[in-house]
Amino acid sequence: MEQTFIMIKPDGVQRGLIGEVIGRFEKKGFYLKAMKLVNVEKSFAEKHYADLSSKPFFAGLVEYIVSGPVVAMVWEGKSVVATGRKIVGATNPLTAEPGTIRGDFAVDIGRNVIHGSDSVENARKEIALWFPEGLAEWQSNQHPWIYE
Ligand code: YYY
Ligand code: MG
Repeated sequence: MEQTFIMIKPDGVQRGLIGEVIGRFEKKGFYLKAMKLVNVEKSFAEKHYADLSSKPFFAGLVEYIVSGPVVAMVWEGKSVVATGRKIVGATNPLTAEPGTIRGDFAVDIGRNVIHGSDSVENARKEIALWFPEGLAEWQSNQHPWIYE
């Protein structure tokens, strides 16, 4: 089954949005496969956002990600990468639709609460980066009630 990497950024943690974010993914029917509250170092944040290293906002983005603890998670389910991106909403919270996390809870692009992998391939890379220890094996009892 497909997996995605979701991270609640430091602003989301500081603003008490952890439960709100988890609740949206959980209630949709996705499975939480791994989760941890961590402070990452600059070099780690730079690795996570390596594709954006040439962008003018890169330094500020890295500074923001290391400014406080983040919640790193792996969610699993049918089409969870693309559907997770829909739940997260557009990058700029002012254009993100109401009903999405960014549309409901953020204003500035540089404080947009949450990260979600943008492809299955990037999800695989991000999960390997954030969870080098691997994921615990478990199967939710809800499975037969969510999948036909
Ligand atoms: O995948 P997503 O988070 O929606 O956007 P990306 O284009 O990957 O950029 C990552 C991150 O960088 C974005 O969530 C906010 C920040 N950012 C920014 O501060 N200013 C921009 N013009 C574009 C992105
Ligand atoms: Mg991205």
